[in-house]
Formats: sequence, structure tokens, C-alpha cells
Amino acid sequence: MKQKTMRQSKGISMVMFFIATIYILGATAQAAVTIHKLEIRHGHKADAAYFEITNMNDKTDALLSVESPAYGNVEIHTMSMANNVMRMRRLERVELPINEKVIFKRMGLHLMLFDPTDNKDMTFTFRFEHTEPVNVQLK
Ligand SMILES: [Cu+2]
Repeated sequence: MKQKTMRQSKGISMVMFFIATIYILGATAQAAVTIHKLEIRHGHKADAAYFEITNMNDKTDALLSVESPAYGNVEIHTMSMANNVMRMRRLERVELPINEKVIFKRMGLHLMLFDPTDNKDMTFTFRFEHTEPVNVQLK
């Protein structure tokens, strides 16, 4: 009687283990590119957005565009020094190497947020070359 109970609980814990494994695989499959620490800084001509982005896939990808109902136009920019002057340049894509955190920050890569709309929905949709779009919502 006692042995039977033990065998049953072993069986149950095996089932639980498989359920947990399936759940973890499902979670990583969804979060193929992760975006953390998204923040907006208000500027006079346009707002800027900074964040950290990591490609968790097993192949390289690229960020192609970002959009939000709160802004009429969002551009990907980088900054660089030319003759002692900081210059902003628009980028068509930002490469996302496998498992490497790419940081959008002041004086570096950033999003430029133009034409604020009346829509208060601060959802940002990140679009990639391969990965499905990722939505990040700011409160
Ligand atoms: Cu800019």
C-alpha cells in the first residue's frame, strides 16, 4: 500500500516536470526579442526613447522600425562626433546579434519621437526583420 502511493507520487512529479518544461519552452519561444527599461525623455523639438534590447533567438535579427499611436512618426537615430560636433543620423536598421544586449541611450542609439498625437496609448510596437513584432506598453 505504501509502495503504491510512492510510485503514484513519482508519476505525478514526472508529469509536473514535463508540464513545467513545456511551459518554459513556450515562454522563451514567445519572448524571442526582449525589450527592457523603455523610457521617454521629453525634448523641445521631439521626444527621445531609450531602452535595452536583446535578441534571444538562435539567429541574428535586425530592428527595422518602431511605431506608437502616441506619435505620428518614429525614427531610429544614432549619434556620432564629426569635427567636434555631435550629429544625429537616421538608421534604416539596427543589427541585433545573437544574445547581445544592444543599448539605446543618451548620446548613442535612440528613438526620435515626432508629432505627438492626442492618443494617450503609449504602446510601442517594435518591428524586426525575422521576429514577430513586440509590443511594449508604457503607463
Ligand atoms: Cu535623434
